[in-house]
Amino acid sequence: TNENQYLELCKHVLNKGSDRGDRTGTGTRSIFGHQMRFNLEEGFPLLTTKRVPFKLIVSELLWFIKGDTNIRYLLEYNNNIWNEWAFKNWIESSEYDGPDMTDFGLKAQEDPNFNEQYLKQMERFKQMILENEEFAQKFGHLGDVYGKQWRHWKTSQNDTIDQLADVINKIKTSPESRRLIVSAWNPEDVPSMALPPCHTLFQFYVQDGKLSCQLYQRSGDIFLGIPFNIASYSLLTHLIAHECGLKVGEFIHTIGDAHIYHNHFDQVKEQLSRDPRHLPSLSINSEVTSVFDFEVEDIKIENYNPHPAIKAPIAV
Ligand code: UFP
Repeated sequence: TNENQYLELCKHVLNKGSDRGDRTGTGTRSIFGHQMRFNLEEGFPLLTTKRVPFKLIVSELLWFIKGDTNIRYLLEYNNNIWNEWAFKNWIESSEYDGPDMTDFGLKAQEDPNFNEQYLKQMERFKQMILENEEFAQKFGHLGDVYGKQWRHWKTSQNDTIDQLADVINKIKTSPESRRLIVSAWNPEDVPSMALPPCHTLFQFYVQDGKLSCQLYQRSGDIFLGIPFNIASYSLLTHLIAHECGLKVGEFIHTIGDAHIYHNHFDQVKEQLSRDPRHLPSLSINSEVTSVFDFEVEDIKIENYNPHPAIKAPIAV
């Protein structure tokens, strides 16, 4: 089944991966180059061996699609997944007046006292982003992340390219094209990015009235990131197929560095001890015709009965 491919990847990396240091100082076990194929006709690939918070996937994807790069929209939907990256803007600025937060990602895991301080500062940060427009403009942005590259790619002529709108038009007008590509990897912008894009590039393919999508992901956190990424690109495929009057085909997930962080091993083993259940199905408001008009309320997951969530620390 679809989900077994993910569980097989976990087992493969645990058994065969190389232990490596990494940028975050956490340490990973990793392999290079892996592909999974999810047949979207068999159900929506939201993992059932642990609960994956679908609402967060929806608000994040719609945030990308809108071309927004400020965490304020996410916070309005109670989505905290990008907070740490924006928090860095603030604590490294001259306006930050709290206790030293250098290396907060690691220290918060190791030191309970520090963690308490950190959570306090993070709450303060979120409040100010939501309540203070100017503060949000200054510290809520994440640089040139997905929303910018998908919708407002900057050219050398000082124009912008709307890659997402362009690719949707091309799917409609020349479905046999081999150039149905959106790239998030902009070498000029990479040095200024809080997190250089993990989802580097994606391509569409139309056959037999079905839309397929392949993603090249340069780096994948198998326990925390990949389950999100599978669901997010599967949802994107559904939304674009809907607009183009196509059915869904496959989501093909190609990963470069596929890794499990050393502090996720117990969680992965717990997940591997569970049996997959029936995949849920996706329900989208058929009255919405353009990808750009979807709101969070228009997208729902049905018949989702997963095993309980499994908590794990995120590496920043
Ligand atoms: N990561 C994902 N998926 C994402 C995302 C991040 O797996 O959608 F935004 C993980 C991969 C890696 C870390 O563990 O975040 C990024 O670090 P690096 O840039 O060093 O690869």
